[in-house]
Amino acid sequence: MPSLDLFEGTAQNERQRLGPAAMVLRGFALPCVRELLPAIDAIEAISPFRHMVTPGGFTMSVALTNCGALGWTTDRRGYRYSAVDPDTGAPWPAMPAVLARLATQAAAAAGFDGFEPDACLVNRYRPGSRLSLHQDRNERDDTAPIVSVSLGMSATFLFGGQARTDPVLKVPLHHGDVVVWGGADRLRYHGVMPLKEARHALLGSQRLNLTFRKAG
Ligand code: MD3
Ligand code: FE
Repeated sequence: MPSLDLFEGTAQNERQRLGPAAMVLRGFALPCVRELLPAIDAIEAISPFRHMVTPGGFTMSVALTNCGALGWTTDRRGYRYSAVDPDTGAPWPAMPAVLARLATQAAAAAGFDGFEPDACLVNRYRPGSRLSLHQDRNERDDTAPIVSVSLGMSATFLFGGQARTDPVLKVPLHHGDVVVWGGADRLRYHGVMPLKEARHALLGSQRLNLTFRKAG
């Protein structure tokens, strides 16, 4: 096994259906990873990763930033999309073309033609970081899908139902995997298990997740 295997993580081009309108595209992002990483560095240089506080007063273990016309934020007053980064007072960085193109192509591959995201939330996980079960319901247009791209360390994604107490499916997500969620699956509860200690050849001890949304 070479020490730097660019295709490490997952089988390429497999598809797995998670629900009526949710699909994992295994390894779909692998061909553009070398363009994605510098694009994420450029985003982070303008709007750094930060740990936001939830309305309940908890500091998130996941650090986040955004690119695109709108960015997702949380504070003691609630969750919202904003055109301005509250930490810098400036607009979020523009969405790099390589990111927008990947999101549009992944959505089309899952049956959602013409997806043009206006928001990309970038989550950064370290060992121990987790995301508790939640719904994404701050986007105005819930006919548009959400596209999620996983990079770096693997994680166990939790896919629940329409109610918080519904049973949860555990789905491993690896470097390069893309998931597309739409229609009937768009409002299902979901989360991420605490990341296990590990190192990824390209990204070290971190996992990056990009979620593309039509928020406005
Ligand atoms: C299923 N992020 O940022 S991406 C989030 O891996 C979020 O960072 C996770 O949940 C992560 O809100 C999971 C996959 C995802 C995103 C949105 C969804 C799955 C979804 C919306 C509805 C159903
Ligand atoms: Fe979510």
